[in-house]
Amino acid sequence: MQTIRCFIAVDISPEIKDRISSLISHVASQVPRGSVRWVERVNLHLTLKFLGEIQSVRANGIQKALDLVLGAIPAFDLSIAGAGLFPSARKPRIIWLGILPAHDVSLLAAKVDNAMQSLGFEPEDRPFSPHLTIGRVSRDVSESALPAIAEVVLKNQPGEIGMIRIQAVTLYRSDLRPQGPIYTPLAHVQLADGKSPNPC
Ligand code: 3AM
Repeated sequence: MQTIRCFIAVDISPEIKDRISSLISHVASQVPRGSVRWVERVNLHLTLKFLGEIQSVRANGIQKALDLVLGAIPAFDLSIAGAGLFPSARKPRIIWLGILPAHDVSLLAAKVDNAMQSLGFEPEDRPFSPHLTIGRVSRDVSESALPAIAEVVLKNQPGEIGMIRIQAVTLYRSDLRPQGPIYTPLAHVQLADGKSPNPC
């Protein structure tokens, strides 16, 4: 039986992707080359739930379960602003942009998590923390070099990058390759008054 690695995410409009890409280029030029794996423009997204390896035949059922819950949630706006680091600025691994307000998108993530629980996926054991990953610090960066990377990120902290209208979520397939992941949309599920999702 074929298995595929999947996650559920919100897409970002082309205009916002352009702005984020400019920010990434600006920040990347100030940290040592190769110290961070920056997210490619085409791969920018806001993850709601990571599903892991699933049997590919389950994708249809996942789409149906999402359809059932998301059809009752009205579309809403989010602002992308600020930057931060997980797990901390002292030992950064993930570089992210902030998502505001947290409430609506957290509710959306909770609905998605519930829908996936009904299909037998494990519920999240940590509260949803809305963020948009823009870079991952390479494993081979020494611990002593980590705070300097965090300093560059925080020094270049953006104000509001822009608003995105959340009208749909996307089920993605993720193929991990040495050159970087390839994300392929498998299904788009509309929110209550959602229109067609933004083209990438
Ligand atoms: O966009 P972010 O970074 O929030 O970190 C991965 C990314 O989320 C996450 O799934 C998204 C698409 O790859 N991810 C990858 N492996 C994971 C794992 N084992 C994971 N999340 C939880 N557990």
